[in-house]
Amino acid sequence: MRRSPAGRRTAAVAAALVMLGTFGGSGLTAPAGAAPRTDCTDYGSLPQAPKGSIPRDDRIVVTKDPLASWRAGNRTEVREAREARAAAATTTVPVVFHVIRKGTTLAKGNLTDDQIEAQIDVLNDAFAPSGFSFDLQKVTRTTKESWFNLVSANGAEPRFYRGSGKEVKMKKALHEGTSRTLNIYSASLAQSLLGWAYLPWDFTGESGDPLPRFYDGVVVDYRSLPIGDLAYDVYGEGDTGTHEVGHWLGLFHTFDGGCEGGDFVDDTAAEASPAFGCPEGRDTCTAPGLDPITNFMDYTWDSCMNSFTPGQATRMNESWAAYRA
Ligand SMILES: [Ca+2]
Ligand SMILES: [Ca+2]
Ligand SMILES: [Zn+2]
Repeated sequence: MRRSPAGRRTAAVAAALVMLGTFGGSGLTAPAGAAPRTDCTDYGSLPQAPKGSIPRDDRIVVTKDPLASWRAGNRTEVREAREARAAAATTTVPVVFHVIRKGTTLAKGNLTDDQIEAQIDVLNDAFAPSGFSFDLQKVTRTTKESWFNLVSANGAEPRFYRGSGKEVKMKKALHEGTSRTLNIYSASLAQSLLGWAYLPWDFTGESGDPLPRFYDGVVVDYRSLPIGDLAYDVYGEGDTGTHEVGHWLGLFHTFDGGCEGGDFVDDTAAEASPAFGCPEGRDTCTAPGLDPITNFMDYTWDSCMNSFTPGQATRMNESWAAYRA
């Protein structure tokens, strides 16, 4: 799907769906003990995810990079962002973590402070080489079963989560801070997907009508955190958080745009479609380089993904300077 201009409010939300949310496509394998399920995502022309997968989030289809126009008009800021990167400066991101639970046990979504800190540690390890650190400032806990079950059973279709009535009510009530504040929400995403995020320019009007700021942040399934036995088996190391925060800092998927290379990052090899599992040696485009299956912005297992590239680090720092600082 292509981005389309939209009217206001519900139309703006619909636009966000069209722009960001086009396909699920990633790969969460079913949690330990759970029967594999075939997800019901519309993959469009993409190959189906392997049986037993759960989408990480949704595919993003863009034809024009909002950051490119910012770069053209802000050469000083571009230079400063690159110099800061070269000097290994670190940007500290304040985090507010919202636990949505249906009771006080872990099985009901009630993450402990230690488990939330463990997720923050995962983010700090993943983003340190790119010049970001994360400072947990506050945890909120909300007991509300209808929000805990944030995505309906057919949730792999973006309209069931991105811009849904539940998301709007939850975030209107809980979102805190400014464009600099990372709001993370944990809930049950019904094994339909692992998480979703908003991009930095969703609030500026550069890609459709601007969304209200309360939408900003990332949502993750609580079982994607490193929580021991209840964690998803191949998606239980906290890298859903890493992947979604990558979007929040302006990264697209490594496979967005397919072999035409639509992630707007030069040092990630082009990839025709999401990679699932950990398919070493996968090479879906004739362009140089093997598919970037170890990149946090692909859809592989948590144990497979381990890095951002320098080009992605630059892009995240520029996105911060342009849209969040
Ligand atoms: Ca690329
Ligand atoms: Ca290649
Ligand atoms: Zn994603």
